[in-house]
Amino acid sequence: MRTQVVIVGSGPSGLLLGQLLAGIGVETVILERSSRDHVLGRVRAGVLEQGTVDLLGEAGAAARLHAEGLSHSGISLAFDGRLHRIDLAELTGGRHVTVYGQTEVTHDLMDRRDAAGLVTVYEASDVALYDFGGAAPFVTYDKDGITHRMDCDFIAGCDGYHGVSRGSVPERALKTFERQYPFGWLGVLAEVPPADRELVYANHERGFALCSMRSTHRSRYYVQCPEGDRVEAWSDDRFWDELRRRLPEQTAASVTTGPSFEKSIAPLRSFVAEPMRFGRLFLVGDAAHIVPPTGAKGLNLAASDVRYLFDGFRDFYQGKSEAGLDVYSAKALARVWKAVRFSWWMTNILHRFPDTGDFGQRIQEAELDYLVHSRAASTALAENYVGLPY
Ligand code: RFL
Ligand code: PHB
Repeated sequence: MRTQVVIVGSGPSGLLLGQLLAGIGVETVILERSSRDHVLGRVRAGVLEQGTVDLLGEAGAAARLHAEGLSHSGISLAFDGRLHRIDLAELTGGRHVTVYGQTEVTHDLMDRRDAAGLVTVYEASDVALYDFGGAAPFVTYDKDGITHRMDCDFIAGCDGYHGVSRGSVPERALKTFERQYPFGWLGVLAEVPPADRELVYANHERGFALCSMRSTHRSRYYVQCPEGDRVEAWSDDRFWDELRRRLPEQTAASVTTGPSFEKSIAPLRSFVAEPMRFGRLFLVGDAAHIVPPTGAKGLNLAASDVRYLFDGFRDFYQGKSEAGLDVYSAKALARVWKAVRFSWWMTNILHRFPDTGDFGQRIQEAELDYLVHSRAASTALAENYVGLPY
């Protein structure tokens, strides 16, 4: 079998790239290790930059997003028992973010792919990448006990941090950069109205907390938890108590509790692999880089990678030039590193580290106080939060 671009992974980056390529008549096959239901069962990102929304629109997958997404023009920072609003729109000339779950983005993209009759092979096991250093790459995979071979022009590695694509590159050709944080985020979804109209990022001496949402009747909350903690150790009651203790009184009083219907712990990590291209293999999204969720940048970086790669493919297939593909890695990495820096900084000022202590707590509070009272500092936060230009 043959196709033009094999896409490994049907997360948001693979699906978005596939839809954009379909729009210019480029054929793709997506190979996904898990089942469709498993991919849709993962609860992850919730905040979309305008560039991500625009790209979903270009892919023809933004109708429901426009109808149901919540436009937020500010966020709040909570510390020292008080809530401080950062007016994103006022500080950035009217820009805002859209709150819409990654699960919904994935759902919408899968629906568009199905409607266009495009091929996704779910539960494709043992995906292996060959000859991407030359002109004729191919991929093999197993499905229902049979091994298949797919020849192609290019391979897009959209298979996340634990995928096969990055691991297929010879070690000497890759340089990796990594920081692990000594804590995780325990996240809970509950069918209750959110505590605040906008997101609240809270610094507290007991640890970080975040009030987010999926809609006006569905809340997403997180608390920082020790590394290695198990979900089973967190009853709903324990979670709600801990969350409220970390919030200013007035916000805590607005938390509506209820049974959780999803509860999971995510580790926090910063990771970048350079470069993002090896001959005819391109790494995209989490396959190339991971950021801690504090800045809400992971999915948005996946989208900007897709933007750059799609532009390169469009020029290539329209016979114009290979220049876009040649600059893909450098362009993507320049934006990636700024988001890595922002997410690392947000993580540092908001979380309790093993060595934070009383001194570190006061330093964090002083930085947050400066941040919310200095227009220059608030603007720097706002510009990064709504998304740096592509
Ligand atoms: P994904 O979503 O991991 O998809 C990769 C897909 O590849 C498949 N796969 C394979 N397929 C075939 N063969 C193999 N060998 C394969 N190995 C893996 C996987 O099954 C999967 O379907 O990567 P992608 O598409 O690059 O998308 C990246 C985003 O998912 C990620 O960056 C965000 O979720 C990060 N993130 C957030 N990003 C934001 O922009 N805003 C947020 O508010 C936000 N919040 C978050 C987050 C991530 C979180 N967790 C759990 C890490 C909150 C959390 C808690
Ligand atoms: C979420 O709603 O899941 C979410 C929101 C903001 C973040 C991270 C996660 O920074």
